Amino acid sequence: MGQERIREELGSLHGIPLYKVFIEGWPQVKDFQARPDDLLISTYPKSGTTWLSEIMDMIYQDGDVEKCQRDAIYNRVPFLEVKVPGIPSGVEQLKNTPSPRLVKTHLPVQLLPQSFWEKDCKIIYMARNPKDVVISYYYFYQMAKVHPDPGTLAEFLETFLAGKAAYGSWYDHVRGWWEKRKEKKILYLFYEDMKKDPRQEVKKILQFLGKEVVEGTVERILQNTSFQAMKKNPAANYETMPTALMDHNLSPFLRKGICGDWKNHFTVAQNERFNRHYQEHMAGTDLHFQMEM
Ligand code: A3P
Ligand code: EST
Repeated sequence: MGQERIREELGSLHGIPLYKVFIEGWPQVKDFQARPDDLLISTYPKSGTTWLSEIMDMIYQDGDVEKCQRDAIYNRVPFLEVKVPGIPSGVEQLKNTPSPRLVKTHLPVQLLPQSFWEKDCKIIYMARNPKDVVISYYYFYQMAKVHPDPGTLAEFLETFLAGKAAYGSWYDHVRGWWEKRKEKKILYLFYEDMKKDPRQEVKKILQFLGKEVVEGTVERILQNTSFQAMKKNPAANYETMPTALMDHNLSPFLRKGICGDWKNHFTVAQNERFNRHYQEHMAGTDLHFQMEM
């Protein structure tokens, strides 16, 4: 990737702000051929995608920690819409992945390639409260250099609330997928629940998959997917990405992994502004978030 393409402004894909390099690859993503046994991991960015991906790979590998270190998480669970000049796109990677495949996406529900619905694929969606998402995203904008300069936190808060961060409105994303779960095979999970009781959430996933494992396997899954374990695991922590693309010295990918870090960042006024905005944009939904534990 040429230096000149680092930190460019986002483009727009059907009204959704997105990296221009991804938009260039959109025709291939739109026509992606899902397989009936594909499992899709869907999230708004910074909502626990990597955590859920590691949990899913551990389940698929029957709790074999060594097998889960066979490759970096972004290769074990290919990122559907990723497209960077010079390296295989998500679609190309997936073509060469044997079934059953795990697939990651951040696409809003209306942009998911039709094939996933036609093949009736199982989908696991994970949502996280927006105050922690915006803080996590602010640090991610700094360390993942494909992003435009986020400016100050006050500025980035406005970008996020206006739906102008990459992948667009958080509200539309979480609400769109929430509605879709009524008609499709979608397990809708929350980051906060996973923090509070990971064992219970892993069991929900196993039930959704119709898979039974022995108790020791659940134990190993939980140990290997704890924040501490993932943070020091090079196959899970993104440290294998070139520094030109991700600078972990600016902020590590696995940064804090807690609920309520927004309290260390928001001013009282910013929190009030956020609460008003949230109430307006979440009116009329039965979808609720825990902002702290
Ligand atoms: P923070 O920046 O708040 O620490 P994504 O994978 O969707 O990009 O989400 C990244 C966020 O998930 C980061 O949040 C990261 O620390 C957190 N995360 C990753 N693995 C985790 C784990 N095992 N437990 C808790 N949080 C985790
Ligand atoms: C990594 C994880 C994630 O959930 C979202 C994104 C979006 C932008 C991606 C980045 C990522 C990984 C690194 C890149 C970047 C676009 C260019 C860069 O190479 C693929």
